[in-house]
Amino acid sequence: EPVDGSDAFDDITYHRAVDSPTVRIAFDRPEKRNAFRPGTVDELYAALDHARKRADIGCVLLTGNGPSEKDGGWAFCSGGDQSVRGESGYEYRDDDEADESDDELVREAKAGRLHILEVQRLIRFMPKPVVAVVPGWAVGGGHSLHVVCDLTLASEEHAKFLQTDPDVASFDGGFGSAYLAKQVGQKKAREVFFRGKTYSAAEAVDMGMANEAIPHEELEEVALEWADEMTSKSPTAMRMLKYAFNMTDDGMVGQQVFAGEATRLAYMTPEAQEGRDAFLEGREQDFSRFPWHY
Ligand code: 2NE
Repeated sequence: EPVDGSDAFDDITYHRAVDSPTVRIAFDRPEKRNAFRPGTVDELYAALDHARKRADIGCVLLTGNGPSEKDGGWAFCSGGDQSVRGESGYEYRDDDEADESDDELVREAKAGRLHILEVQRLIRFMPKPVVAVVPGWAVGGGHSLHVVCDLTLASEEHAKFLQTDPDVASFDGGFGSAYLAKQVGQKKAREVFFRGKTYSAAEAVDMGMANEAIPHEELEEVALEWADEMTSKSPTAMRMLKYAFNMTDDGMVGQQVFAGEATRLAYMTPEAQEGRDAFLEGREQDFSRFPWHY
């Protein structure tokens, strides 16, 4: 089922499995191997943020529609659309793509966009699993997107993983490379970027950057099964686990995100409520009935 308002999207599709807490967000530019232009990224951000905020959504499947009507090729995403790359980033070239309601200064600030990195952070910090479902090419910034997702499921026949960043004089020096190295090891991550070799789904699984290679016909069905498993679990435990996995690599921000969730849990206790109530009632707080646990 299309998610409410999703007919406003041009470059992505946004669906929800019937009676399920899982949504499917897909790049929808198969003739361009699902390359993203600035408007695509805006739409992707909006859809992911919608999924992040909804209490009834527990898992996001991120994928690419296909095959291309032109040549039958499949893609997850081939990264930034090189045909709209300007001197300092990717540019809104199509009037429909830019938000007409933006004032002139906002439009000026939008010149030369690299805001796919904001999407990476949204995936990283949203409190629910995001699964990259890779039906074909995952290349450049598209490769980095699969890296930052919590899990990757790949089409046995069609998935291909490739880093072209240094071929087109680009470099994802964040999650795309450094976090990849955490997944596959330093030597292999450097090979991915320095050689620019194409890896199959099976190789990606062997390297540790994909979870499973799945027959193409079954890819989306299996992805939904994995999503069903994950969304049957405790939302709080899943959220704490995702942030715990992140924390070791995310420095002070990782600690802040994890600590925020700990604070939320603490707020739910009678002890925290005593602190609030004492202030509101204008009396001394009395924590004497709460034990000092060890
Ligand atoms: C993806 C790949 C390997 C596919 O090769 P193939 O042979 O299967 O298809 P083909 O013929 O190259 O592509 C089909 C159509 O898609 C367009 C092509 O130009 C072609 O168009 P037509 O000739 O049919 O009109 N297309 C594919 N990728 C595109 C792209 N990224 N931008 C614009 N058009 C694209 C092969 O196509 C390929 O290597 N693509 C380029 C991958 C790439 O270098 N991406 C950018 C990396 S930098 C980046 O993404 C980035 C970042 O790292 C950090 C921040 C922001 C962005």
